[in-house]
Amino acid sequence: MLFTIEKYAIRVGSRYLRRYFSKNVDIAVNNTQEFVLQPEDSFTSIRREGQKSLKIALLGAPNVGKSTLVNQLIKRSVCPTSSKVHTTQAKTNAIYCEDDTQLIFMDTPGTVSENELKRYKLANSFKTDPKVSSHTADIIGIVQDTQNLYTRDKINQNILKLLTEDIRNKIPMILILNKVDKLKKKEILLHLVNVFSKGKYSLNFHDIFMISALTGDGVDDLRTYFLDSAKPGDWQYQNNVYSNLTCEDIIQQTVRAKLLDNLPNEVPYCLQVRLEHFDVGPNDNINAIISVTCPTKRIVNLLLNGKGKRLKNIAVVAEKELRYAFRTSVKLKISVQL
Ligand SMILES: Nc1nc2c(ncn2[C@@H]2O[C@H](COP(=O)(O)OP(=O)(O)OP(=O)(O)O)[C@@H](O)[C@H]2O)c(=O)[nH]1
Ligand SMILES: [Mg+2]
Repeated sequence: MLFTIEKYAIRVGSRYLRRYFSKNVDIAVNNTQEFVLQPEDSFTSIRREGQKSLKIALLGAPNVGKSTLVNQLIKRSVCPTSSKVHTTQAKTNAIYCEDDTQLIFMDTPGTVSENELKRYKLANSFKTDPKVSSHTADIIGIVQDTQNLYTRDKINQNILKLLTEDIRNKIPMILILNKVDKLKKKEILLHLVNVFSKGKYSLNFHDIFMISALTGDGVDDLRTYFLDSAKPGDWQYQNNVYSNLTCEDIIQQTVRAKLLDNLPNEVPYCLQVRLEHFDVGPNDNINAIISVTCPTKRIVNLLLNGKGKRLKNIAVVAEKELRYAFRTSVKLKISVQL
């Protein structure tokens, strides 16, 4: 009961924010201030003269920097990132609007094999979401980690598998060489361009970009390329919506990502992260309480290490990222339990 009342209060209090981060926002024809939340299949959009849009699927092996890139492209950190693999667990739409053009970036989980799916007990979305995204995209961007000596000159086998003949013939593809800031010798980029522009793997890349998603180097050019490639078409989202995730989802996933960053090895993967409370204050400031459930006492102690310094650090870093996502102040409390 308490939970239901709290949920209701959250809904009213966060109406303003939900306008920006909501699952499905119906575009009201009379353009009033109220935006009705609707299920996906009842979504309708209106066509305005001159509107253009483009859906971009970003595919890549785990940890190549897909989510970091999406955040740079839309200028908000709505897709949580971490230094560990499998941070993104399901497809997320991140939306960017400029003038008459709407870009919808589909951030996807890193592609994995059937074996990895089973071995690491990954959700089925790791298998389905990159596939669904590539089928529904107007353009596919394959992100490649140029820092990785072993994989940088090969397209990941799992990506090749999901790019069927049909997709290869129908949907234009570009290659995005990421993490160039990490390269000491930039000549390697020429070598990679050479390898990939020869039609190897029967992938015909329309263009190849060299960027650093971390520093933002080359990202403006890439965004401009997408804006220029947009085609006349209805906008799928209202122009002030930035993600198809709710604020609550973004907060929860951001804290999970920061746990991945701050705990050793496999430890953070066995934690359960839950949003216990969420409210929006009078100045649109967000307060949230997150609980982290640990499977053993040892992990509880690890998190509470140094008089809770580690936990405090995680909250501070997550708050900073969430401020960049919501453009408002965010106060997080994280509790730990066995
Ligand atoms: N040096 C450098 N690091 C980068 C760059 N892009 C991303 N990273 C780092 O690479 C790590 C992984 O980034 P993510 O954006 O989470 O990668 P991802 O492909 O979304 O990963 P998954 O969701 O786990 O598949 C993070 O530590 C990023 O800071 C880059 O251009 N340069
Ligand atoms: Mg990711």
